[in-house]
Amino acid sequence: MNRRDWIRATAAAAAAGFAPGFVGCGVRESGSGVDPEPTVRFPGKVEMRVINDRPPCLETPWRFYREDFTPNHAFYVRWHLQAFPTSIDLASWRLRIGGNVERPLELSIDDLKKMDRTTIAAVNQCSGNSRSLFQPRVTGAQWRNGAMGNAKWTGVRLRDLLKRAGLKAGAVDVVFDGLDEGPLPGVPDFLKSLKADHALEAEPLVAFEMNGEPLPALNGFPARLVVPGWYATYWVKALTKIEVWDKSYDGYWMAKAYKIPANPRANESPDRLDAKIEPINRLNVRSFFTSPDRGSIVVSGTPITLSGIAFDGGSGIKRVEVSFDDGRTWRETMLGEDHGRFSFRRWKLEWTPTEAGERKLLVRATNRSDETQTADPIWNRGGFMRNVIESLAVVVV
Ligand SMILES: Nc1nc2c(c(=O)[nH]1)N[C@H]1C(S)=C(S)[C@@H](COP(=O)(O)O)O[C@H]1N2
Ligand SMILES: [Mo]
Repeated sequence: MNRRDWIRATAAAAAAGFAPGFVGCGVRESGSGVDPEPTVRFPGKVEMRVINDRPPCLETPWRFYREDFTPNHAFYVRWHLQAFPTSIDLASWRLRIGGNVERPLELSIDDLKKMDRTTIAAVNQCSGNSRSLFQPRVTGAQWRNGAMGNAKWTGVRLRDLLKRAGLKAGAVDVVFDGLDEGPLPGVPDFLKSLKADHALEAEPLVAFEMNGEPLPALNGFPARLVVPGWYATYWVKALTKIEVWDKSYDGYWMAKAYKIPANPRANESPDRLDAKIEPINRLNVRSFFTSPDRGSIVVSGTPITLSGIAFDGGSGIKRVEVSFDDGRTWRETMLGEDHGRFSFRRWKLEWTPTEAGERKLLVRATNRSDETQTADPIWNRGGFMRNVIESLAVVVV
């Protein structure tokens, strides 16, 4: 079925609770009171900061990170291609599994839901989260820190699907395709691949629920790939095809886009780009303040609770520390409930401010592989993997 037939077929069918177009937009003062920022409200979403509107790139408002799980209606959104799906006919939707397999499969959503399911908490973070803070600036969606979210994903293990189809010997890559397509010849379709070994690990899922509800249309209804610990570029939305390859897959979005310098920090110099690059992969370790708000006024002698989140690519968070003296000394915080090694981990610290004036607090996390954050930001041409030590300015009165 070509694109036009698909649109006609879906137009006649019951839509998945999603109408194209946004229902409201506006301009809101940013938290810092400096730049007014454009916001938009898409169906099923709260008012969100809009990075691009065609296709939609929407940032999660910061207050939602005070919850361990980012609500579906505030979960950030990123699509690359103009022709992103705006309605889905569930009755005709199929997940096709083919290529280098014994038994090609064509599964309906009911077929998927009849299989063994599992739930995993995992952070979905865009590779380019925080890109707008790179110095010098790099091109690409100018995200601040809101291109991330944590959810409980429910679905079928990718390896169970691949076993059901029966991988033939010599499988190298597994390639994933969603319903979206490039608007123009020359804009390559958004396909991503995982190494076969990775696809057969326990974690990757074909998820049909997020936080106990069907996936929102903008986050990949009716099913998406979830690759715990890996950047969200691999989490193909509105998944419709899985193809097993007996050689390396080298499509545009793997071979050209989403490449990082092949060194431990993915760091390079703007004056001398690294020759050795590799596909982006695991999340590095990050931590943030979520409370109090930036610029808050706090009262000397009165204890307040500082809190925030930390996460990494699956080692799990070992320790989160806060510094009140620009990194000379650090105080260990108390970690919140452990929802699993791929999840946000909340931290808390009670603090009684004493000296009046503007104070800058720092936060850093360390994971169970002893990887931590540094005060010197990395730079790379793609604007990927920012994980510098974050700060929070408050005024003590
Ligand atoms: N089909 C499809 N899946 C996709 C994309 C896309 O453009 N098309 N973008 C990827 C990228 S780069 C990101 S950051 C995540 C964003 O997931 P979200 O929109 O659910 O937050 O989706 C990924 N999956
Ligand atoms: Mo992304």
